[in-house]
Amino acid sequence: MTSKQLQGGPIAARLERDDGGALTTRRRDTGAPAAIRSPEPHEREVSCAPPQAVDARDELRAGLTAPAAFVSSKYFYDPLGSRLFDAITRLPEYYLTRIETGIFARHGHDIGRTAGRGGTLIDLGAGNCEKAQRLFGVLQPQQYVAVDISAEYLRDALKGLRFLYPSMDMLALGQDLAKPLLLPDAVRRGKRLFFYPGSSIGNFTPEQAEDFLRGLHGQCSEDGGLLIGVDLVKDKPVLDAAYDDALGVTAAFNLNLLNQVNVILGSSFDVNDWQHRAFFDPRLSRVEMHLQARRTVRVTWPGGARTFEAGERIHTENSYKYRLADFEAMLSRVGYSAVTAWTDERQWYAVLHARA
Ligand code: AVJ
Repeated sequence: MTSKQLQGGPIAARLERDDGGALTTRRRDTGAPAAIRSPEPHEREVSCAPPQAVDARDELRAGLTAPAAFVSSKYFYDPLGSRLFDAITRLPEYYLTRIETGIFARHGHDIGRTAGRGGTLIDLGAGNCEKAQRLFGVLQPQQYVAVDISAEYLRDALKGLRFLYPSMDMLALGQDLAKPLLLPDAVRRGKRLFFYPGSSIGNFTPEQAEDFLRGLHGQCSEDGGLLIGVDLVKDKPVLDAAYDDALGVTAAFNLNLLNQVNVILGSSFDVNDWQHRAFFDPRLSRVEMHLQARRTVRVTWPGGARTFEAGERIHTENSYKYRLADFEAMLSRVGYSAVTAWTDERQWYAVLHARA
């Protein structure tokens, strides 16, 4: 395991985002931690996302009728999809989770020293909150904010955590991370550490990733920061296998998307008509996942239909892989002032801390 420190560019002026959301208040002074009362129990689970069922159907129809058909990767995570993803993280070929866990275990104290103790830990895509919980000891947050698409799922996870850490203020937020992050007043303003593990940043294009990180930087004071996991570029066979495993778990994960589309859209997809395809494209530095028609397939849904020719594909996911130096440069560009990276000995994966 190696660790290296990179002093980045000048500290950029703190960006004040204004999304017009009634849920956020903005402080001009960023020094002192905001004195915010402990939220009332009914405020502890906040869904800032609008009801999205209609939205989702429009989005799915648009993707399915586009010349090059696509479905957003956010639809993978229905109850079965979430369990299949959990199984993926245990596959021998899927090294990402294992290496990241190893880095946190081996360098936890160093990470804690670098990020500093106390403040608010904001967990983006928290899921079962397990990864953040493992860092509670070294980070000692005063407040923990779990953000995920489903506040429902978070509620159960937080129930257990509140019992184990009764003095920590905890809050669940239901939000789609593809949209600008809206933090309600209950999220304290002093020393925010955004936590974005798992290389989920890879689902954004590099341009979207840069905007996303700039947005996070704009939402913390100078004592705040970012702790992020990033999958690095490596040999194609390793990447191909990580997304096309021998047991076919990733294939099931990809195909299950069609079941989820059928539920949301009322469409007639039959998973038997489709084949999992996944490959690393070194020129775009991304793994692409597709579903490929095994034969001519006609799919219908209320108000629409499409015929897919044999071999035609639906693009379901991009997972971008970065070179460490490029990712560090991106962090500097969006305003972070000091970047520290921890990697494994093969440099397959990196955990980075960036000071706001
Ligand atoms: C959860 C987005 C990080 O891209 O590696 C795993 C999702 N897709 N296998 C990834 C995924 C296929 C995963 N992320």
